Amino acid sequence: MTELRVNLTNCDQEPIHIPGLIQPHGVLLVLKELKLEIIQVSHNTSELLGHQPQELLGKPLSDLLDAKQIAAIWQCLSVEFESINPLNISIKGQTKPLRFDGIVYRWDSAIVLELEPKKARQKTDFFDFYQRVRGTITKIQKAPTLLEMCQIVVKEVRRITEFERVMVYRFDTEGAGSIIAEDKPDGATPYLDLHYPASDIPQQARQLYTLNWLRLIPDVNYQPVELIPANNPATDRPLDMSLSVLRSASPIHIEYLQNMGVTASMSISLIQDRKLWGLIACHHSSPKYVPYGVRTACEFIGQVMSLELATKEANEDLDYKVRLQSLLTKFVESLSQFESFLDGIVQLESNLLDLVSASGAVVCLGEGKAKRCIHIGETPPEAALPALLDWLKHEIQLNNLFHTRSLSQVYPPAEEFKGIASGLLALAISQVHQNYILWFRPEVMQTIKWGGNPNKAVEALEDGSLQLHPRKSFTLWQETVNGYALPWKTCEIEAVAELRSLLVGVILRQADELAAVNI
Ligand code: BLA
Repeated sequence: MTELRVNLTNCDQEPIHIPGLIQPHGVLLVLKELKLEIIQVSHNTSELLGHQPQELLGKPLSDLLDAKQIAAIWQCLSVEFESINPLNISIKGQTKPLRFDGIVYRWDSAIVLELEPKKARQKTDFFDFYQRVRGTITKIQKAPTLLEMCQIVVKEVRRITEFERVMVYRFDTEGAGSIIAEDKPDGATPYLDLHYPASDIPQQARQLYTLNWLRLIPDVNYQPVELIPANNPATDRPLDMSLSVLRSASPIHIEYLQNMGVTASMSISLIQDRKLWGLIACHHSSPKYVPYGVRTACEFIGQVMSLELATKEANEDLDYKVRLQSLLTKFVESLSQFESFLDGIVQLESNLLDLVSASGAVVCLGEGKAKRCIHIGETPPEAALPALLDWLKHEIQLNNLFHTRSLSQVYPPAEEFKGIASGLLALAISQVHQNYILWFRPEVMQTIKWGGNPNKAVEALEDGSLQLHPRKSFTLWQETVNGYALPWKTCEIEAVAELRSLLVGVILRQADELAAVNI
């Protein structure tokens, strides 16, 4: 266990993958290759397996499991483990067999086996699973829009799991997020449309949620269980628990849930292009264990929804995209009628702005004395441009494009003109000749409904020191977003990338014609 004191500046660095602790509703065994010798165990083996940790350490797993189960574990390790986990495990030598759901995987130079006691009436056959999800999958696929799909999913997950509240949480491009669908008991405070800052689900937590489809905390008031010995003997470092289903949760997050009045929580990952797109977040006000069969059904729903995201998102902006495409074609057609590119731009100024719904643009061509810049609409002062362009040169190097919805966050001098230019979308037509088009969007004093004060996750203690504290209240209040413009849509960014290839064609042709006249 590390002793890092978490505060707002190091929130992203809390090593949540190596807590050295598990939640007490299962046991964790770390095994050495070949003989499956038990080299590290959680401290609760006597409660759940009937053996003290010290009795188990150094023993082969075959002391606990019969040959058939050991063979099943090897088979699970030799193929894609997701296709076989969870295994049915029973511990030998007990008067009454102890039955578990077991998951096994290789990680951190060892083999990890995690066991959760089976609940009495639990049946997890394929037919049961199929019955549970069949209708849901069809509904998801038929949903005409992204939001309707999310609405169906929260209803279905609530029905299947019996969680009190189920929500879809969607990340924006800056890592903050909002609740876009919710199913909850009548009369409960709605979280729908509330926005939450990026720090509520820090980067490293998001990373773990892309590795695992499901995160379950059945009772936030649990007593964490230590691993013995503290380090993984295979590495002599704390066990990397990135894949562990029993991993103990960050104390900060536990406090956060407690402050929300949540006792059990479960999140299902929504992943698009290997990135975390959002989470299906489930809450319960009393402890709630979710059996493996139900979890598998939820995981499957999350996976199907993830696959559908791309199609549904594409439909979302369809009308707008069609309009953008026609604007783009008309713009380039008109531009090619002009002898010089810059003359054309001056004439077609409003079209240039419409292309990406910008309120201002600057077009710069040439270098040194030959440099010409045209300002259209609302733009930063001319004097501020050379420094901005110099800074941009490095930012834009990789793919000829740069975009931000808060320029002052990445380029502090922009603070001065954030009112008219918080959003910047920049295109390098040619980097060699420093030919750029810059589009600007004003700061939207957009009033967003934040689920708390995004700037006040830290609370002052009596001694004056600051300690990170999740917000005590989730009551709705409003926060004006300073220095942010409306985000650039993916289809707008794509249109600009397309514009580049079309413009290169026009410019080359104009240059050729000019050369021909001069011959
Ligand atoms: C994890 N934070 C999470 C998770 C959610 C949220 C859904 C996933 C784990 C789970 O399902 O319980 C956030 N939950 C929300 C939000 C809503 C919700 C926004 O229901 C809105 C309705 N949390 C903080 C701060 C820190 C923090 C300031 O508020 C950082 C210091 C950390 N959140 C944090 C960590 C995790 C987390 C470390 C990972 C927990 C884990 O998996 O161990």
